[in-house]
Order: sequence, then structure tokens, then C-alpha cells
Amino acid sequence: MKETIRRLILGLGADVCGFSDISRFAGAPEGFHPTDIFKSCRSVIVLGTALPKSLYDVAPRFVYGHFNSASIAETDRIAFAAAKRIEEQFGAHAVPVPCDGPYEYWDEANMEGRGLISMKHAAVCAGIGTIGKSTLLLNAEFGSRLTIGAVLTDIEIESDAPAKHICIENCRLCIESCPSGALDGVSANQKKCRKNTYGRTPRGFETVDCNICRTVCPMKYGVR
Ligand code: B12
Repeated sequence: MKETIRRLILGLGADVCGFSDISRFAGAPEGFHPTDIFKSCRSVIVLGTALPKSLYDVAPRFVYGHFNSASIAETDRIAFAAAKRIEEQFGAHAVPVPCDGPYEYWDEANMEGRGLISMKHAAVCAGIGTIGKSTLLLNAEFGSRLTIGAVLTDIEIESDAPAKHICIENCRLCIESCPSGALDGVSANQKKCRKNTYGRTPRGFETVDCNICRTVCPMKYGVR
């Protein structure tokens, strides 16, 4: 069943798919655990869609920014379609989780938000990658290019093996290149990052003015 679901999700257009049983989420903060969304969740199916490599060769403001948003919609589309197919084929329950917004938690003073669940941690639990000093998920095949989504299900599925750590020891490129000094190697200061990164044109189009932590990484394209 696990491999059938993996093939289904890759067939819908995802580049990676991994599985985690619910026990691996034991360290998730209260309110941000998969069972806080879907009580009967036994397993989390995690998927990722990779940006084309060349989106790292252009200014982030419009072209990257637009397609990074598009990849969020695409990842949600795959999760939605997969959930329906899993329900039909296996008579199970399957809940697609919005991979970015909307989410509830917002600390206005610190401009700090929290996703419904942390997709990066979900990807680590499902063996898709590990978290680098940029605080981004690094995958051996797709580097820092994955947009990550998830489907919660009441099917019991065995976890995939954890991934090997590929963030280079002693490398500090992401930390030192961050124009707002938002990175310390462990966490991202959201206020600093947000103020530097997200804007709007006079016409009202949203812009992404920085993605350097993603593009400066020697592991940006992975190791394969
Ligand atoms: C809020 C948010 C931001 C914030 C904070 C980012 C961050 N580092 O957390 C800001 C505005 C800075 C941001 C920026 C960007 N973001 Co953003 N963002 C999110 C969002 C919506 C929520 C992340 C979140 O909850 N952070 C809150 C903090 C508190 O969480 P945390 O520090 O990771 O977690 C701590 C604890 O809460 C706990 N924890 C939490 N959950 C769990 C679960 C388990 C099992 C365990 C053990 C522990 C644990 O452990 C941590 C250590 O204490 C996610 C989507 C999602 N739902 O995950 C995308 C997401 C993280 N962003 C993403 C992207 C692409 C970006 C940008 C590159 C966009 C750009 N500019 O081009 C930048 C990168 C900046 C950076 N280096 O982080 C991608 C990352 C993909 C990847 N390959 O890693 C995500 C996953 C969206 C997606 N679906 O793909 N983002």
C-alpha cells in the first residue's frame, strides 16, 4: 500500500514523497501536532515539488517570487488530489494540509507566524531531508528547492528511513550572506527576515526581495 501511495503522489506531479508514522511527531509543540488538526491521524504522507534550478539564477523579486507562490498552489493541488484518491482506493480518511498559509498563530509584535504544522519537520520525520543552518530543508536530490506539503491519514504506514545530513560542517555562507542578519544557524528571526524580504509594488503586486539563504547554499541543488 505504501508504494502504491508513493507512486500515486509522484504520478500527480510531486518530485519526492515520504512517510512518517505519528510517533515521530512526539516533539512537536502543543497545538502544532498533526493530531491537533486530525485526531485520528496515524501517519503523515509528505510530498515535495522542486523549483526549476534556473529560478535560482534570476532576481527573486518577480520571477522567482511568482513561481515560488505557484509551487505552493501546485503542492496543495497534489495533496488535495492525493487525499481524494487515497480515500477512494483504500476506504481511508485523508486530510490535505495547506502547505503554507492560511495559519492561525501570529505574534504581531515579533511578526512571527507558525504554520498549522511545520512542513520542514514533517519532511525530516518522513526521511525526505534534514534541516540546514539556513533553517531550510535540504534534500539530497533537490537541495533547498523543495516546496513541502502533507496529507494526514488514519492508515498505519511504516516510516521511511531518516535522511543523511548534508549541510556542510563549518559552512556559514547562509548566515553571513543574510542581509538582515536573521540567521544564527539554528533559527530564523522572522521580523528581520520579513521586513527585508516581502514587499509590494505601487501597483499592488507582492514581491519577494530576498532568497539568498536558499541560493547561496552549496547544497542548493543537492549532492546527486
Ligand atoms: C512562518 C514561515 C516563514 C517565516 C519563518 C521561517 C522559519 N524558519 O520558520 C519567514 C517569514 C522567515 C519565512 C521565510 C522563508 N520561507 Co517560509 N514558511 C513559514 C511557514 C508558513 C511556517 C514555518 C513555521 O511554522 N515556523 C515557525 C517556527 C516557530 O518554527 P521552527 O523554528 O521551524 O520550529 C521550532 C519549534 O516550533 C519546533 N517544532 C515545530 N514543529 C515541530 C515538529 C516536530 C516533529 C519537532 C520535533 C519540532 C517541531 O522545533 C523548532 C525549534 O524549536 C512554512 C510553512 C509550514 N507550514 O511549515 C513556510 C516554509 C518554512 N517557508 C519556506 C520558504 C521557501 C521560505 C523562504 C525561502 C521564502 C523566500 N524568501 O524565498 C524564506 C526562507 C527564510 C528562512 N531561512 O527561513 C518553505 C521551506 C521549504 C524548504 N525547502 O525548507 C516552507 C516549508 C513552505 C513550504 N510549504 O514549502 N517563512
